[in-house]
Amino acid sequence: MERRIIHIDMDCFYAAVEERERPELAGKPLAVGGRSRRGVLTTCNYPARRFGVRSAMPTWKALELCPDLRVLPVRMELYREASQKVRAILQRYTPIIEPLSLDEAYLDVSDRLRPAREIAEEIRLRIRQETELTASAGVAPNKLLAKIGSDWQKPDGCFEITPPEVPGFVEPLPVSRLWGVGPRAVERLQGLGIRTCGDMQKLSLPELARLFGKFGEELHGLCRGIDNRPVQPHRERKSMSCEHTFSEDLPSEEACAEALAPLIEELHADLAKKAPRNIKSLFVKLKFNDFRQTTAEEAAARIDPTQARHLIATAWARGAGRPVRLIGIGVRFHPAESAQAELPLS
Ligand code: TTP
Ligand code: MG
Repeated sequence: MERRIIHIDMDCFYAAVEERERPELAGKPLAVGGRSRRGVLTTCNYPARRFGVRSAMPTWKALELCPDLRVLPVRMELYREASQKVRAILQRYTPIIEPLSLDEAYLDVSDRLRPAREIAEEIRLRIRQETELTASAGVAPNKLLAKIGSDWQKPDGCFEITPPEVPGFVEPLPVSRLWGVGPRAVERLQGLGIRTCGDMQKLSLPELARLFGKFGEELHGLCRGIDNRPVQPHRERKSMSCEHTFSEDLPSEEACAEALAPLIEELHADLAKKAPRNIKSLFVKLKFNDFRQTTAEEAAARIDPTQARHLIATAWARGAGRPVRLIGIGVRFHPAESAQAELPLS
């Protein structure tokens, strides 16, 4: 059956919430993030983007590009509250909702009578009326294209790709738009003269499999606009993690170990907000200054700082002295059912 998928993505979400709370700042360049010398922006509004300011940019650099930029501290409770209001609106239209983050979700409206585009426009209207925030929507036969669609006419846009439009839409599309194709894959493909999905379509399935292994098979479909992934409403969280990118690289294992403490606290705080789950393993991730990354992981039932420190040492050793630009720490969970299965039988 032909599916009809909507992807909803809030516009400059955290910044939009802050702007709503401070009407005197409306229309002025505004960002949310760290304000210290080593701070990094989480996001910024569209007036700020006109100056070249972007999310994940060091705050000092953003201020260089846009000296009038107002940088406000992150207030997660506010964004969570706004996110819940939006979620409640989405639920009026279908129970098949897959949230990706606070500001993004897929909806499967295949079984609804009304045209998907009409539903998407109504959702956008309700969000605007009930939260004073704007959302962009993508409407398409699958998740891949719906997500690309929501980005197509941002901010405050709605873009539909109908099934007959799919081949013409994907052909000129840069391969970087495809799910799973990161900067390294793009570089590799560029070396082969492949820039667009149309270029990629000329590679056979075995050729793609040779280049990318199992993911090559997926790419064969994706570059034709084919994506059969279902919208998964009750996807269980398999892991939880916190990470931080440093505006100046950390030069030593000791510096990494020091940077770990606040991240552990943050992870504890995040875990405390969710329903309790049984932890299966602990991992740390390091991204080095050449953008290579590594993850060290061990079985664990809780977050033990000594064990985390040990994992840092393991991961650091793999970098052969490369400075570190990002540290992450996280836990993986046992599947929720097995919490019961693991109770003693006697
Ligand atoms: P995005 O949807 O990527 O960005 P956005 O909503 O700010 O802007 P756009 O209009 O382009 O959709 O992310 C949603 C929120 O998630 C964003 O407001 C802040 C947060 N965020 C982070 O915490 N870290 C990040 O690296 C990014 C990109 C976003
Ligand atoms: Mg967004």
